[in-house]
Amino acid sequence: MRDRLLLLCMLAMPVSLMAQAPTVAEAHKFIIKAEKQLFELSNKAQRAGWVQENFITDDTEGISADAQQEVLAATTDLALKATRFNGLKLPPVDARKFLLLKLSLTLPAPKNPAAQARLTKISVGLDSDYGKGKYCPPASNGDAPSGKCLSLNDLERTMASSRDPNEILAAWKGWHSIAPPMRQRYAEMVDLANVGARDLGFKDTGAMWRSKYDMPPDAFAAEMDRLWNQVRPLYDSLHTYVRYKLTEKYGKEVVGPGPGIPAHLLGNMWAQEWGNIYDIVAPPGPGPGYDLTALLRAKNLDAKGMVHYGERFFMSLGFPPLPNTFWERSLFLKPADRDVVCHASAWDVDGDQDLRVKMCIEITGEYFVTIHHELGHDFYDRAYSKQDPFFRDSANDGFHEAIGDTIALSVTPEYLKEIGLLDKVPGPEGDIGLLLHKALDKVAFLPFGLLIDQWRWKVFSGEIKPADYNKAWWELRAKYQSVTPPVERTEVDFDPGAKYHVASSTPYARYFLADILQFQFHRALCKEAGYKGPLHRCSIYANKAAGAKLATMLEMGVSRPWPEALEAISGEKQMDATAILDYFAPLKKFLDEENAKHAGR
Ligand code: X8Z
Ligand code: ZN
Repeated sequence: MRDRLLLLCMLAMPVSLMAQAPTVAEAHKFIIKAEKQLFELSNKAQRAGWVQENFITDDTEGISADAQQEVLAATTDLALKATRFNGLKLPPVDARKFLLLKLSLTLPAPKNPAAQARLTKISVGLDSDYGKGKYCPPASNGDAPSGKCLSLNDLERTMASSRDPNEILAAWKGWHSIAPPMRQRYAEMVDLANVGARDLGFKDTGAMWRSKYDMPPDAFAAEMDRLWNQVRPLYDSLHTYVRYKLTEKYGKEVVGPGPGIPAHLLGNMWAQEWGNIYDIVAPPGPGPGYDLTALLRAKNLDAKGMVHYGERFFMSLGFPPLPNTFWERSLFLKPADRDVVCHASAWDVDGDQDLRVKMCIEITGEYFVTIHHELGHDFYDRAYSKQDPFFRDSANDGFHEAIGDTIALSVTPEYLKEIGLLDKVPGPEGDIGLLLHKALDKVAFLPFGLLIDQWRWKVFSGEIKPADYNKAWWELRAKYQSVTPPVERTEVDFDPGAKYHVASSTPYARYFLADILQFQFHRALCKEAGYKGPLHRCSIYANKAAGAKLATMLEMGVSRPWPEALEAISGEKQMDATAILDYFAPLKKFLDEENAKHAGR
């Protein structure tokens, strides 16, 4: 009845006051204006975020949260207003920009300012708490604190190098003790973000995250499963082998009788990459013939020197050098006198040329790889900077994470010889060692890359309730990684929060995709370079044809659906794990033979 009255009123109104049907031209004007506004606001938030993560104080947290709230409020408002244009047939460029606008937030929020302020306060606060996290062990003679507190870098060094199970366990427990205070705020944040996601038309925040891949969210989840099933036998072979070797080293009392591996024994705080325990699992024989950490130290390299190696690799492909401001504004070393978020990150503060990294570099092979990873982000950022602001992003987030890692796959013995870090290229007799070392990082990572968002997707959907956060976490750790908690855990603990990306709400499926994609990119670029030998010996260093191919894809940004970007670099339209399987094929054979020898023991 009311509706009919309304209609009558409208008929009586002058045309100029009636809600007009939206036009394509209006939609264009709307999205161009939105693009400009959000670009400016997000640059402001980037700058505030940089200061907050580099100088963690209550004030910088407040400034960053305010700037983020402005982005959140404007984006929410624009995304809701944009629904007015739903159903219009727009030119493809504008249609894609509308889609990207709707998907652009990682943590959406309800429309009201108080809820938005609360959400940004929590999310910035959790990020800062992670950055400030320290473990202050009790003095050896009692329970009183010893006065010396350990940072994550300190504790990670112990995890990587100690072979004393008690010492490793203390470091593991110490770091995980930073997370319980995050638990309640985390649950509150999940609820707030879910309201925002539903307002935008998504089932929940997890469904929104899964909608960012140019396919329906359920299809994306199925795609992740498909890729995981492709690589799972390789992971199983590696896990079985490593478990056997760890039992040889530490004994059954430490490793335990079950099929899992206690999470503290794998050389990494989160058991996500296992390269640091290469010495424990190394096969007999010559091995890789070198140790990258030792080579870097023998050259007396400092942090900047290592970054220069990475920059020169990109330059050898035809990319211009990094701007001077990169060297002036980046953070390369952990400051002694203030709290920073040491978790490595790359920044593009003005969405154009103000590229930076923020890292607490140590002179190790592991950091050498991370440097290439971060530079990959910066070179990608610059390559797409000619695109319209909405398109200044990677084809999908897995692409962003894969570029620097692709380059790092070209850090072969041949490359190290060419740049003067290694005297003599070892022969193929050391290849199993070389491959095993790589697999400990790249193959071991796969289930970890998958499970973080399996946990978060279920948290966002409500399938995992706050009362089961930790239990569900360890169930997924067991299911995918076959890794077990080193000591009993309860719901007082909040072990997911001890991982940076959970505390900072950075989606994680991207790293799983990147682990698959980097091998696909590597295989394609090696082909472009005309390389014929085994993939693990291919380096595209100084190959301009490969560089041009890579640049073509990078420059596209997110202007087209990701399968087109993948096609531009590889000729393939599907993500495909056969490249990582090809790469490790000789190792798989070795692992299966070794495992057969020990079967049933
Ligand atoms: O977070 C990172 C990068 C920054 S985007 C250092 N990575 C993941 C992690 O550390 O958990 C790279 C590999 C996986
Ligand atoms: Zn990254």
